[in-house]
Amino acid sequence: MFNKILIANRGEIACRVIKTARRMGIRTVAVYSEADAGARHVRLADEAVCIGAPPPRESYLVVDKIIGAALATGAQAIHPGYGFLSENEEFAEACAKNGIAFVGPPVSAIRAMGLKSESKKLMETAGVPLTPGYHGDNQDAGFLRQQADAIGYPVLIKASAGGGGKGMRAVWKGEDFAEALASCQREAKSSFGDQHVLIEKYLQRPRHIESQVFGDSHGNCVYLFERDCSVQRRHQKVLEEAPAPGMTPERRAAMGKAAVDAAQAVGYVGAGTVEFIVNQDGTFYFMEMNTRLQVEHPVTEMITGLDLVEWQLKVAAGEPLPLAQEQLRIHGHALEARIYAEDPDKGFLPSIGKLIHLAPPAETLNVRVDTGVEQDDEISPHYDPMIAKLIVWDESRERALARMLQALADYRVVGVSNNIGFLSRLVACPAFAQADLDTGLIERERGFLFPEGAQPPAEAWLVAALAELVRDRQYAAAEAVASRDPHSPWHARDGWRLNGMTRREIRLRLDETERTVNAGYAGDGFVLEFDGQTTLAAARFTDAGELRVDLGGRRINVTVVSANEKRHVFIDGLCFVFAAIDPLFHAGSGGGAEGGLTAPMPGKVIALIAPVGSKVEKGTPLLILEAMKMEHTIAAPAAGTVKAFHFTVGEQVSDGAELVEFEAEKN
Ligand code: MV4
Repeated sequence: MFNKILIANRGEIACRVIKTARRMGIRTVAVYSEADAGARHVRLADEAVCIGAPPPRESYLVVDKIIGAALATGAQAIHPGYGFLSENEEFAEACAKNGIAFVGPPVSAIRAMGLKSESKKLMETAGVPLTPGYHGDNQDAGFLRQQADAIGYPVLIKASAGGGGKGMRAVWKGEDFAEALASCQREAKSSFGDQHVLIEKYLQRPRHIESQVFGDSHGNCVYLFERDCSVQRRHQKVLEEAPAPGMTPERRAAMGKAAVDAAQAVGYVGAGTVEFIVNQDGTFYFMEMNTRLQVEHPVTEMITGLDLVEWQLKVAAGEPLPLAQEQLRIHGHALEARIYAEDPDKGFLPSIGKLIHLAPPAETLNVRVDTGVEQDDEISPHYDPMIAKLIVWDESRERALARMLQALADYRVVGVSNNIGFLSRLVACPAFAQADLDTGLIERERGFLFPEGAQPPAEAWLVAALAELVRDRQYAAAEAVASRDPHSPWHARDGWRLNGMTRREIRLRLDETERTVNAGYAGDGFVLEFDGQTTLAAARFTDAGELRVDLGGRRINVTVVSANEKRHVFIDGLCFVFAAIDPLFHAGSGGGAEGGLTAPMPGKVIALIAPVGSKVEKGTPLLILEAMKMEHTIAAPAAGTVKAFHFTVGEQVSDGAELVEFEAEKN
């Protein structure tokens, strides 16, 4: 077994490989680009080598730099992860040339599986079922038309050198074939430099089911059952699960045998995946073989209890497979959700930025989080904006679904847009919950997944307001402790005033909707008026930083994360991002963020909150003014420093009086 390995990757897969290596007592070397100097995989590894500038073509894709790092550190093997160089023949050859073990298949297998038409011929020879069609070399238009007629419409014309859905044309009737063929050939020529096409029966509502195979260098090869990866968006997997719903033992064995036959046809060694396209009736056909560890391998690990990276390292070190086929079992059901920093409401555009708040669900025997980031890390524009893979396991699919919904509800991300809400709706949508799966599910369930104008529950507004009130009370309490007169009644946040109880207006905006929660004080609690309803409410922060709220007798734990003027309210498994608006928020007489902040109306200073000299973020409460029988927070107009207050607590101020000397940070 190796003493030291280098991981030629980044993010969650690098962290994941390091975790297994560490458990096996193998030392690890990370490689990183300048943008990843502080990344989690660098922190976890025993050693780390900078291999260049952030763009992958200057770092993670540079064979010589990675080989150089391995030689310099004495790494005996390189694990490529997935993506990057994981299926690159030149890289695998460079490892061999330098006496470094490549944790993957032989170069010949990578080459054999690289070209779609070549791989199909190999599969045909191995007896692996192929989609009914023509995969030959005769590219005469008339001949191909005859083939299409013989297959029966609809047919699919596919570029042999294509992949990932590129260069495919569906043809529904014979008279459209010639034009579609010409168009597909032109696109194949321009996109792939090879206009060779194949013709297949067009499978409508197909599923994507893949079989995990493992071969060793002693001629052993097993299948570790299957994964259903039908839930995809633009050929990117979104949700994966194992085993595939509705798979019968007979069909599982047949698919597994076909996958093992495919692997043995190319002398496969290591972890491999044979992808099948599957009809709704369960008939399956070879699609392609991937010669790397897949992103979704954890669902297979969860139902078999195996560590596939451990198997990879053992096999790469020349050891035999740890188990034989008859020793392998499926137990329970696992699901994986890919959590991304992307905005589903903006066409899933990547969302770049700092992870201001990142709280994954607690990991247990049922919940696993494979991630490459921690709080305060940045989601970089240079790489895949994955935050984590969230994997759950339970005794049944139904219970695994429930686990996933709960785990997604407990996954809190603030600082970048993310797809967690979308994933929750996807898991909850009837088609997925009932395992009515096919590759068009997301498109078909669009209405459910992208609800137009869904109104947030009133409780979300109430919780956002409660958080403001509780936080003000905390500021006031802190300010009382810090003041020369901690017992002064002015520090109290109980609404008492000489001329009767005061009220507090809390204005909030959600998307384009602005609304007000009117708050009165009731002892330790509050009386909240919103939407024509009056609710007795109370709240306190728990030690865990959650907010324990009582809304008219309903007690729930919620999380409210403040980031500048934004309030991220996590309630009942959903997240609502409010903006706290203060009617008296006033950018000062100068109109800019510079200089003082003036009183926009006559009133009384009832609390100085931010300590003099403190650096604050935009939107941080600085002082509270009582005006028109209501309390109003004067907030920082920008990030900056509180230089001085011009009034003390209890003093009357006139309209336009300068309240605070504030120095905004230079941009
Ligand atoms: C097909 C098909 C229907 N009929 N072949 C898409 C890319 C490559 N994986 C093969 N693909 C398909 N081939 C026939 N004869 C539908 C697809 C397909 C698909 C397949 C698997 C996973 C997701 C997909 C999304 C769209 C189309």
